[in-house]
Amino acid sequence: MAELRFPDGFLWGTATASYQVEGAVREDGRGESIWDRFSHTPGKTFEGQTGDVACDHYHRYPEDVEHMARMGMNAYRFSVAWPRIFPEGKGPVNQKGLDFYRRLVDALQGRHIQPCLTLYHWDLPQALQEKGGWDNRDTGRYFAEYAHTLYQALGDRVPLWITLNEPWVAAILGHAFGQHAPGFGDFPLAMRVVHHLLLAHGWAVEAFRHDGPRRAQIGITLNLSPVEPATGKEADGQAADLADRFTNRLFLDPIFRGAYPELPDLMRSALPQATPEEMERISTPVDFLGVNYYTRQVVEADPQGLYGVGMVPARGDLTEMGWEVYPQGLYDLLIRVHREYHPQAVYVTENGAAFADEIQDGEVDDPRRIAYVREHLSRAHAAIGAGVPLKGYFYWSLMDNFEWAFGYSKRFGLLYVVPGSLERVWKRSARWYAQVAQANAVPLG
Ligand code: GBH
Repeated sequence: MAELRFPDGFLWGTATASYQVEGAVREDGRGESIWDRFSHTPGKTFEGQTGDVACDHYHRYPEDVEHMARMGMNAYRFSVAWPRIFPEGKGPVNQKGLDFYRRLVDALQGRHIQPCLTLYHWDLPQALQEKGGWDNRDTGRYFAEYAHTLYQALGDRVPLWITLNEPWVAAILGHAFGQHAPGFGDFPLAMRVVHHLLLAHGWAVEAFRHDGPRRAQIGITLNLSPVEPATGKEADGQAADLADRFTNRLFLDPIFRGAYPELPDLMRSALPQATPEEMERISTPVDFLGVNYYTRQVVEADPQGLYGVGMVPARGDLTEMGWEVYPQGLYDLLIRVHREYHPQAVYVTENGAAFADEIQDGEVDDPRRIAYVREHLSRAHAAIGAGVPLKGYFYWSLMDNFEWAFGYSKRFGLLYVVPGSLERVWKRSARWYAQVAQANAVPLG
């Protein structure tokens, strides 16, 4: 049978995030996070659901690591809950919180699964939110101290480090659109948060270079998606260009070029005045770029839209999130970041889909997820062939989990999580992905 072989040493993994899977939110001294506060606020999440229990990964991690090992995974991307390490955001370290991640890393190493650790996947300590959260530059300083603590504790055993997950989502959905914690609807605030997140990233990379682990690598994960104009009309092309600058380039340009892209005056003026030193810190070289890719965006000129940009509703093959299945977008994106930003290495740190999975006689048949992953891997393979230094792929997610504002209503997992018992059941896609990892190749047909 024909197959697409991947380079030797390619990382095959799955990804999760602390608040989405851990539960145990009051255990071993963990402090409150902005997502605890937000999800417990009436009306913010689907049916008022919270991450209080989530997948109970905090207790079931040995079993979860076993599943990964049986799937033949050689990598796992997880995030650390900052309020487990510093319940108040800063100050004394909570050893019991650190110990959990030590145990997790031990379990992974015992099964030859490389840990990829994300320092911030949106669960800011609530105590820091009380001091202004990401609107406060000091939050970035505390972030670098928190990062430093983890470099010291786990630096010799974690080969891959990610500072921030999707700072665009944290800034914009959290502070301008109010769909995520902390739930503000203030556009200028969101732009200040953009800058402070970038500074936090830069300071954490600086700390890594200064006295962090020597053999490990550090990068950042961005949510990126190609933005395409609805038609060949010039106005639509301009709308697409603006949307691209506001989404993709808002982070890519400062990190890889040391300068913000050109933005409309109102957006630009909301960004804090940055000194050359700040921009230099933000663009401290990273070892790799993490790309989270789910779908493309199609836009058109629309005088009613924000800055004259209208989003064209997705059409065609849609997932349960309403996102178009568009594998070619992954190829286009990888080629583009490689040609325009030249990262030393690239990882797909998230790619995946929610479908309306059902369990029947203990089986979950999810052919659409298999097709989704197969097609995206085929485009990733083509990108490698075209010269992109793609080193690994992490499916989002290992298991069904707390999908933020959508609660548990969207299932992205390879493992089906049974409501109530929280038992993990392999979907057909898990068996398929296990074969891919074990063969280091994607079977065609
Ligand atoms: C990721 O976010 C998260 O990292 C992960 O925690 C989450 O579970 C997973 O994906 C699945 O959602 O219409 O303005 O919102 C992906 C977030 C969603 C960001 C789609 C961009 C489109 C722009 N992306 N969104 S908007």
